[in-house]
Amino acid sequence: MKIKFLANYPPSVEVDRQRLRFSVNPSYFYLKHFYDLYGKNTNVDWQMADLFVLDDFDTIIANIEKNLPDILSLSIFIWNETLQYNIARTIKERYPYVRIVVGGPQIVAHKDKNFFSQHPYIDYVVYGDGERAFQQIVDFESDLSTDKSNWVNIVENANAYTLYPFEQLVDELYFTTSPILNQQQFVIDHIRDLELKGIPRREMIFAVEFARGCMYNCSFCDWSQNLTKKVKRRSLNWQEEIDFWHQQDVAIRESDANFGQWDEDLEIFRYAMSLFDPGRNFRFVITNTPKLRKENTYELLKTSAEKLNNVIKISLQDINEDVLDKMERPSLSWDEHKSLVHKLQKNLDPKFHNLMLAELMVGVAGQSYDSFTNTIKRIIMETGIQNFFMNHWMLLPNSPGAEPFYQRLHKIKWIKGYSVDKYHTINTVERLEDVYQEIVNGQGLLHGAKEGNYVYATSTMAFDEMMAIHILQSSLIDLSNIDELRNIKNFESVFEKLKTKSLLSAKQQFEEIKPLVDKYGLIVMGTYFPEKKQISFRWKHRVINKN
Ligand code: B12
Ligand code: SF4
Repeated sequence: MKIKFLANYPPSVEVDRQRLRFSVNPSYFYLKHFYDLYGKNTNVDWQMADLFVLDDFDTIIANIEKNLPDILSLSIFIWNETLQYNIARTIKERYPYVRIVVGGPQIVAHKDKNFFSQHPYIDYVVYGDGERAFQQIVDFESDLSTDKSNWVNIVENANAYTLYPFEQLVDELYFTTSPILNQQQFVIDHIRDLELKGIPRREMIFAVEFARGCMYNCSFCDWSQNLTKKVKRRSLNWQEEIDFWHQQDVAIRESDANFGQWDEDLEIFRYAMSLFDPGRNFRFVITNTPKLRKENTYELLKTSAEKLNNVIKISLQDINEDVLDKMERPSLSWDEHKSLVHKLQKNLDPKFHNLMLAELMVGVAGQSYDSFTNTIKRIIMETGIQNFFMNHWMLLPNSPGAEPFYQRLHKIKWIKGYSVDKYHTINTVERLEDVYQEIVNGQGLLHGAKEGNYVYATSTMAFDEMMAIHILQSSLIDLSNIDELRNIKNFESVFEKLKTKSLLSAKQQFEEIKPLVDKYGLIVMGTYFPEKKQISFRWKHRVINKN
């Protein structure tokens, strides 16, 4: 039995905002570890996984064909959905006997009885935790088990649509044994394979899991595909696991939703930090701090800044109680957030202050142009933070915000959008319409553009107002290159002018692209600069040349 796994993550720039990072999702190691514990087939050939998209489509297919698997398994995420389904379809058309199994957070088959009419080439969909379901499928396909009465988390496409029930994985043996330490050579082989493909260790970062799941319910988020709100903690010798990554000299990051929620997390963090050596690649990067445990967040952010020079991300999404309520976001109050920021500023050397960044979500229910711009202004005035990370709300089909009732309530509209990667621009665009045409002609995902359903309107905000927020942000970046924002003379009135100017610019740009949006039913999420033949990441201010 040969198994091939395609994670196919597009390489991204993250963490230190300069270097390309190859962020490894460990799900293949987890699936295999569970199979090693419980699977019946002792003769499985676990081929090397394709962790990243490093080749063009034809090469990816040719590589699969070189050593054709019995089971082709693919992880489906918002960022690779189109590609993964195309690969699966192509392989099934050419080799109908290869079994196609898909899993991952973007999967909606468990909620959609018509899923297989759209994707008839898929044999099994795994939803929720994948470990037990995958073991059951592999055993069945190996002719080692015919009993499907205990199948879980599977949607089967055998003549008809068959849905097997959901079960959260709580298996004690699995959660008390390390999926890494128990197959060290397999993990090392993957690190070496990445190196052979030209990825140096300093650019790799491996996700590690200490707790699976999140107890909260934010409208935009699909953690655990929203199937459970229970958190399952691993109970294993984390020290040895961290030692392993340290020996391999690669960076790691948590895949937990709220790292620091448990005091043990801080022990883990302190231990990993004690191994940090600036001359080596190993480091432990924290990105998801606990929403309500201010003291723990303080320690995680402060130490990460001081030791790793890491961004100090204050995850706000919004600061208005009403918006946070509509988002169902657990959050410290704005006053509590401010006291966290002030404490960090007081106790951190000023050279780290500029690492502070406020994360906000654009376009969620309840926000208006005025409320959002006021939020930006207050953050600047009341904390001095002047770096913002603005996510434009993207629809995750398993998130609470995707519920029809929620969407009707807030009059939410979506549009298929193509967003240029933050660190790149689309170059050599003769005419903006060419890009729209290339996308509908199936060439899509041009030059690193990211595809997704973006929020287009809510009952309180129109799209041009959302564009204006992005324009305002980029104008603030330009201004902050000149001086610290809140020190700028008459900052409040400068801000008010920028706010009006950004809205005007957005309205002009929107008027210009609206015919294309209507004609092609999609939107390219950036400003087109004809002179430079470039499309920018998100929207920017543009002086219209009247000639
Ligand atoms: C690390 C991480 C990142 C990294 C890199 C991700 C990578 N290489 O995969 C970075 C920081 C770059 C990142 C970025 C983003 N991320 Co992210 N990220 C994560 C995080 C925290 C951990 C991923 C991981 O390692 N998980 C651990 C593995 C074991 O879990 P898993 O992948 O779900 O796999 C299990 C099952 O799903 C199943 N399974 C999965 N695949 C398969 C395949 C088969 C065949 C089978 C049988 C089973 C199976 O089995 C596994 C074991 O149970 C997850 C949250 C999470 N905890 O999963 C979010 C998550 C994946 N990210 C998410 C999002 C939305 C983003 C962003 C789009 C956010 C934004 N607005 O900018 C960006 C954009 C990235 C891009 N390039 O476009 C969403 C994805 C939702 C979706 N529907 O696809 C998640 C789920 C978080 C969330 N709910 O918001 N992310
Ligand atoms: S965004 Fe909300 S629901 Fe999602 S992981 Fe974070 S706290 Fe949990």
